Amino acid sequence: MTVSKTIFGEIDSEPVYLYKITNKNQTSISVLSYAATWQNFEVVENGQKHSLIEHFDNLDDYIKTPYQVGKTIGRVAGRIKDATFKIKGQEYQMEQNEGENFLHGGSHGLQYQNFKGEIVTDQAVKFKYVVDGEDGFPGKLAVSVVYILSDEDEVTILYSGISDHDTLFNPTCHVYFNVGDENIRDQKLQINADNFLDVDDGKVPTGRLLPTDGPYDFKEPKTIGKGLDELALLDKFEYDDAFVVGRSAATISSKDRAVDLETDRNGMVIFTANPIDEKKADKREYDCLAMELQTLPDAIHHPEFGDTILNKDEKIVYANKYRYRKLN
Ligand code: G6D
Repeated sequence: MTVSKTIFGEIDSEPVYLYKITNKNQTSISVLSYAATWQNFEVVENGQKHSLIEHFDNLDDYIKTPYQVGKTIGRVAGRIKDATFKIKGQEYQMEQNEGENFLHGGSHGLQYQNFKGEIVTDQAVKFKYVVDGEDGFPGKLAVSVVYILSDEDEVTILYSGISDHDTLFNPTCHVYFNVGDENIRDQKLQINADNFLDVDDGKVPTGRLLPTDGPYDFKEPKTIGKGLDELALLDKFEYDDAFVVGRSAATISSKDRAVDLETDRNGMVIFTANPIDEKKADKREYDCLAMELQTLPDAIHHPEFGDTILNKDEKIVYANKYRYRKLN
């Protein structure tokens, strides 16, 4: 195992570092201090390198992208209806950064912050940042995000948070997978979910659970293209949906390799996109799939979706895992 630290760029006159962990199989992950962004997940097969996730090779694209490519999203991933919520009877009004609603941690969320990186071991790097009252969130929140790569080609991301005030905390990594040489439409997806969330026109959950039937049925591996074709019959043309998952959440695979996703929470959002070429995205020519492990969106308004409240002085740790497997 080795860990390297190099300069990747500069933001607000501060250096942005890239940390790269490489294991005995020459599998590597690269993470930026900016937004604790998962910049690359690279495997070597028969001497050939293969990147498994969408990524940019320059900081400017990460700063500009509206797609949050690989970035840590927080305090809260997803949407909060009407950008307001109550904790123990106290109401909080957040910034309405998407219509009436609140999306993805707001304009000053974790995805826009340059974390402080620290090499913890030869297979783990920790990123720390403190946010305070940003966009209407109550309290100061100290966040740490630890990326770990094992010699079994498994990536673990540990999120921990502690606050001086009751607040919310539901972070995720907005990583987009593309695990093969074939088009994303020809890659297969399996999602271990019997339900996904009904949403309103603003993509905010209504509270209803829908059965994973038809285009939403990935209980058995199915190509993403077949799913999109089934969606088109319903006059829908993208996946941007939250599935109710168990610990073993999903697998995305190509003919040559797979990545298994695990989480200690109950939600996974998938989102078809083409962050590299928005013109192609407009034509629904997608090149990757976001797979965002988290507690179900807008849980603060739906207690049955899980608990995203972080009580004052309570420390919480969440774990997301991604394991690469070669298939032949
Ligand atoms: C759009 O609705 C989608 C979100 O799911 C995604 O996370 C974001 O773009 C990057 O808002």
